[in-house]
Parts: sequence; structure tokens; C-alpha cells
Amino acid sequence: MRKLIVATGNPGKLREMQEYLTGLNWKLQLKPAEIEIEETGATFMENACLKASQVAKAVGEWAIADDSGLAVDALDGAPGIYSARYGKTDKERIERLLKELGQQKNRKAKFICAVAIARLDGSIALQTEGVCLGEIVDSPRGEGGFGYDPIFYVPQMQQTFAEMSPQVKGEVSHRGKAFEQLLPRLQEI
Ligand code: ITT
Repeated sequence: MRKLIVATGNPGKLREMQEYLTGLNWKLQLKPAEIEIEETGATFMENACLKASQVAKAVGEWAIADDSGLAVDALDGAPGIYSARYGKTDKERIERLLKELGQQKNRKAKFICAVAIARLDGSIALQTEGVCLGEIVDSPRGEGGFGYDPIFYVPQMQQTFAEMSPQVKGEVSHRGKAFEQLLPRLQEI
């Protein structure tokens, strides 16, 4: 079985990535904590490729990385690729977003997830992207998930990501969609 290094330091993401990658012909291994990658890309995909590529080269194994975030229409797409840097904790990030949005009527937003897989020499073997359309609610709802999940509402399901079971979130979410495209291609490698 070939080894695939999961290049993330975010436990919420890691849980979902592990769930989507189970049952494949790859043995997953977590990225060593001391490898930290600076996200200098201008897009989600550039950052996903950067993380996968640098971790693959550092460890000398295939690596998978996810770069994701929330783009809010009324905030001109912010926090976007800066979603992780929008505050120090999930709570602070949510509070800042709700404050910046204020009483704004247009609550439309989308979650984007770019996934990249790099070979051991750092070259990119696969890349996919998934998007989930939704709205920002006035106050947090639900206990599940991680990050911005309690304020991201999906009209199609009439639930926030944090109110959904992991299975339902996997069916409709940006990450779920990106992995749906990725998995058949990963099995062909
Ligand atoms: P790694 O780069 O180590 O993977 P990170 O947390 O820095 O971890 P990103 O740079 O991709 O990851 O930032 C993504 C941000 O968007 C971060 O604050 C996440 O909590 C949030 N986010 C991503 N996917 C999410 C999801 O499904 N639900 C809620 N928040 C999410």
C-alpha cells in the first residue's frame, strides 16, 4: 500500500479528509507538525498545490493538501484565501465576520475547497475544486463540524453545516464535492 501524507494542521479538516479517503489503496499518515508551509499563493488552488508539493518534497512521499475558505458576497469575497488568518480562534473569526457583515441584507456566501495531490518529487499529479453555495446566518447554530460551520447555512438542506451530520455535510459541502471528483482519479494512480 502506498503512503499518502495528509498535509494539514487543522484537526477539523483532517477528520473530514480521513473520512473521505478511507477504503482506498493508500495508507494515510499525518504531516509532521514541524513542517510549516507559508501560504503565499493568490488563489485557493495555488495554496493547495504549494502545501502538497512542499510537504511531499520534505517527507519524500506523496502528499495531499486542501486549501479552503469562505467568500462572502457583501464583503467583496472576504475573508476568502485569508479565512484562517481572519482571527486567532474559530470563535474570533466568526465574531469578526458577523460584525463586518452587520445588518447587511445580502447574506450570500460560498465555501470553496481546492485539493491537490503531489508526487514525491513535488510535481502535482491531481487537482480538484468544490464549491458550496449558502448564506451567513445572524447568529451561530449547531454543535457539529468546525471553523465557520455554525454560521454557514445551506438553503437546500435548511441547516447550517454545524447542524448537519458528517454524512450530510460530506454530500453537500465544498470539500465533499472536491473529494467526489478526486477519488476515482486517485484510484487510477
Ligand atoms: P492547513 O492549511 O494546515 O490545512 P488551515 O486551517 O490553515 O489548515 P486553510 O488555510 O485552508 O487551512 O484555511 C481554511 C479556513 O477556512 C480555516 O479557518 C478553516 O477553519 C475554514 N474552513 C475550511 N473548511 C471549512 C469547513 O468545511 N467548515 C468550516 N470552516 C472551514
